Amino acid sequence: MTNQFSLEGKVALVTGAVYGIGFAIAKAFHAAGARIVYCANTDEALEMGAANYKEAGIDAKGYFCDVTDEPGVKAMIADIEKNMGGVDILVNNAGIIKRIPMHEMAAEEFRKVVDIDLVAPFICAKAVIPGMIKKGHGKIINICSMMSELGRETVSAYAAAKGGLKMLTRNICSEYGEHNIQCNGIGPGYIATPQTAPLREIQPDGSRHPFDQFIIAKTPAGRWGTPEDLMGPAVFLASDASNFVNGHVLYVDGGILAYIGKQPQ
Ligand code: NAP
Ligand code: GCO
Repeated sequence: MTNQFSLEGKVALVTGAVYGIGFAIAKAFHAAGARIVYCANTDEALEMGAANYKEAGIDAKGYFCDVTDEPGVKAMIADIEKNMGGVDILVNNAGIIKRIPMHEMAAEEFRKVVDIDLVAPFICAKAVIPGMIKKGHGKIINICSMMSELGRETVSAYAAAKGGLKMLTRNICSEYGEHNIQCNGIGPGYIATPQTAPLREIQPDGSRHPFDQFIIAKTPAGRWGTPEDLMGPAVFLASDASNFVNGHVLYVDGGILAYIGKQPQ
């Protein structure tokens, strides 16, 4: 049974996995036996990644690559094919959010979010699929969001992109399932990372941020998630244990999507 979850001999590319959710997923893949490749789009981030992996005792290969740059992504994938035998597992993790009321948001800002959160997963998946077809197997995991299902104030671009990413997931499954490629999503709930730090800022009077209190009340688990909460689900979707799971989004949200919310006292 344990062997079904092994990633021994597999090469896993996790985009933007310098810290946060991507780094936790990469650590889990390493523990399951995979060789790790990550990418970052600034020198500082690449250096931070090198330091973080070294500290974790992981011999990971880092590439300088902006995931929205198609020639750059293609060159990275070609290099991985040449030197490591190609990508068996791709995790489209790199992402950004802009919290701006929609009527104040410039179309350029909207496009930027869609470019990184939706177009880039298309570019990265497109680049690895031919190699996966040749190998006769492949796993693509798209990091979706609560916003693949729900809306809220100020995140129109992010919700549009993550909703689109859910459908891209289903479409990759539909188009390449016959090649033994499984494409699934993980929909993290509210996870404590730098991306959500502004929503957890302690207030000048020492109280918790109102959004922080709101999320605790909205989550049956009664807490924020941690990047480590995503490790098991990611290994499952990257391993043979999920070979007949395709086009699915696995929400790892402490129960948020199942819950109507706490009644006012
Ligand atoms: P994060 O802490 O902001 O990390 C995202 C990573 O992506 C960063 O390392 C970032 O690099 C990198 N990145 C951004 N643009 C890039 C580009 N063009 N090319 C290459 N790398 C790029 O985010 P996180 O919270 O760990 O989130 C990871 C993923 O999970 C994202 O897709 C996010 O939307 C999703 N997610 C997060 C939560 C949550 O509650 N935190 C919940 C659901 C989904 P820099 O730091 O250099 O910008
Ligand atoms: C927000 C949040 C998110 C989360 C996450 C939820 O402002 O509502 O940042 O959208 O990061 O994606 O799953």
